Amino acid sequence: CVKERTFIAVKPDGVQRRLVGQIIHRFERRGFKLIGLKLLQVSKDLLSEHYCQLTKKPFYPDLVNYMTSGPVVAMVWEGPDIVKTSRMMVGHTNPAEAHAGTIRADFSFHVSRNVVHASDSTEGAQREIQLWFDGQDLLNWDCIDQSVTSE
Ligand code: YYY
Ligand code: MG
Repeated sequence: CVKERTFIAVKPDGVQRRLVGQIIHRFERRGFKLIGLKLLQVSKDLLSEHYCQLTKKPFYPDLVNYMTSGPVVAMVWEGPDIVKTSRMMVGHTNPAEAHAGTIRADFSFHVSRNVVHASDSTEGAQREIQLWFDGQDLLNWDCIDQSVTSE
């Protein structure tokens, strides 16, 4: 198994709707390990780096307003194939097309308020983790069930 890390964020609508616990619960029950966690007010500069490929899109101004409308919960999670698996758990960008059982399908109905972010590739995950976190705030720690979750 390849051990990977990914960047997951609960967007402002998820925080305001008190969904943080339920979203964290999904990653915990899957067996993934929490490596970093913080609540922060996102700046426009951070957002334009995070979404650097989207800044020219017509929806970008609305995306900035949405993502800066309240605090975000930023997290780093670790586990085998977590980038691919977490994208599957999060579901399609447009909640109307997301499969039932995914976070976006279960908690949202519109692309402009889709509750959660997950990195879409291992390269993207590395870039986003470096952008959002200082290395010293990411903790390496041992699970007593490490052999069971085969990390
Ligand atoms: O990675 P993911 O979040 O699933 O989608 P992206 O294509 O990277 O877009 C980032 C973000 O932009 C999306 O989660 C919502 C918003 N967005 C939008 O508001 N309207 C669109 N038509 C496409 C994306
Ligand atoms: Mg994306």
